[in-house]
Order: sequence, then structure tokens, then C-alpha cells
Amino acid sequence: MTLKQNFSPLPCGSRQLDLSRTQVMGILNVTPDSFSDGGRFSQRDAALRHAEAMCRAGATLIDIGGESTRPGALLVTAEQELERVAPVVEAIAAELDVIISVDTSAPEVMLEAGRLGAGLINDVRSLQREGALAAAAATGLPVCLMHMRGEPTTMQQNPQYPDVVAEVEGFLRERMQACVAAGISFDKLLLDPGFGFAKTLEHNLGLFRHMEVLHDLGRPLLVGVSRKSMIGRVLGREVDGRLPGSLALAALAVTKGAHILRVHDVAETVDVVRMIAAVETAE
Ligand code: 7PM
Repeated sequence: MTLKQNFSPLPCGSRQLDLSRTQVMGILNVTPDSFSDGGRFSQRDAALRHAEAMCRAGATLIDIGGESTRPGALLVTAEQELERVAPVVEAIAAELDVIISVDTSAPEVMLEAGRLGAGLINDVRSLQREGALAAAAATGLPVCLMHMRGEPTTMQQNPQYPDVVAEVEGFLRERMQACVAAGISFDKLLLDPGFGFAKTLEHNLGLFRHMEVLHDLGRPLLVGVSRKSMIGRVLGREVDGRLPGSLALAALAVTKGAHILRVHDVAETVDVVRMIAAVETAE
């Protein structure tokens, strides 16, 4: 069973996430050292304007991150993260009709963001930090679990798996069980293969090719490959030249049944999704 499944709308706080068609999640970095945005949106108003533009371009989710998970990045404290993220969550919740996803591993940030109007917790550490399972459960929000081994600072130091697809599937299965045991219902979980996290180029490409296997886990899939180094490595492009590669992978992810695409270039990706939908709904 590796076909895309149809899921009913997922309650995300005050909004519903339609999972019958592929949704586009726009990336909003509020870190001072975000590699693609150069920290330009670190100020609240600039962040709000960027979020608004992504909504107008068709994003139904905005993923707000205050911790750079770039390979080798420094860890930030929950206080620093909250300082960056909280005002932006608050502003977007007040101004825009969009589901706010908060890209965090910190229990304090999960709780406060939930209180301020976030609709989804996106944790690249899959709630493995002390207190994260309980905090996520307390918010009542859906959670995206992502595959990674180790920490962003060290994860690219010679990652090895006998079978990367089996590794990711096994890891996600274990984290799903931990969530259910902590009182987070199975129906609130989203799953992400974690492209670029503790993986070689070969791991990333093989995992992408066989992504459909992860539908067996029974939950919607989120895919984040936008501007990532796997594209840079294959095409020999710097970050600002990775849009065509990102769109190629977006189109492939849609045909492989991905439910949510996490991207920087929302307008272009929405066109990809709409064009595929036009063909797939034709007589
Ligand atoms: C520097 C390098 C900054 C890499 C940011 C990144 C994902 C994510 C990120 C993903 C989910 C990026 C990454 N990637 N959350 N957060 N899935 N769920 O390229 O693939 O945006 S951070």
C-alpha cells in the first residue's frame, strides 16, 4: 500500500487544514542568520509583510522558525527563540487567515505559540527534547514529526544507514508511538522524511525516490526540499539558483502523494500544484 491516502480536514487551532489537495507551506525565518533570507525578516513588520505576500500567493500555512537548523548552526535558548517568534505569531494570528506552524523543539515555545494562536507544531527533533511530548500534548495541536539523527551541529558528520528508507520509516514509527503514549492522538500527526537532515546526497535522492513507502505509516506527508543543498549538489547551483530544481522536486513530490510542501517560493510552487491538479482532474 503505497498510494496517497485521502485524509479528512485536520483541525489546527481555529482553522482546518484541507488534506484532500496538496497544500503549500511558506517558510518564514525570523532568525538573524537564516541562510536564504539573510535575516531580513527578523523584524516583526517585515515578517508580517512577507507572510502576507505568501498568503496572497496561495500558502495555506506559514512556518515560523526562530532557531536556525542549518548544519553547524549554534543552539539558541528558548528565551531567544520566543523573543523572535512570539511577536510574529501574534501579529500573523491577528492579521492573516492562515494556519501558523511553529518550527521549534522547545517546550516553552510550543506552549506560548499555542497560546498566541499557532495551529501546528513543526519539530525537526520530533519531540525528543525533555518536556516536549508533554508540552505538545498540552497544546492539543497537531504535530509534524521529522526524521533526523543527532543534532544539526553534527548531523552531517558521516551519516550511515544500511537502508535509509527503512531507517526513516522505523524512526517515524517509534516517534508516532511515543506521541500516542504521551496522549497526542494518531490523527494529529504529520510525517516528514527530513531531507537534508543527517543524510548524504545519496540518502536524500534515494529517500525522495522511494518516498511513497512512507504512506504505509498512515499519516499525511510533509516534504521540505526548497533550495536545499541536495539540489545545489546535483545541479551545481548556489542557493539563489535553486528554484528550477526546487520546482522539479515539488512536482515530483506531488505525484508521489505529498500532502504539504514546505517552500520559500510560494507563488511558483502553487502554480506547479495547480497545473498538476488541472491535468489530474481532466476527463
Ligand atoms: C539552514 C539550513 C536553514 C536548512 C534552514 C534549513 C525542514 C524543516 C527546516 C524540513 C520540516 C530549511 C532548513 N527544514 N521542517 N525545517 N521539514 N518539517 O531548508 O525539511 O528550511 S530548516
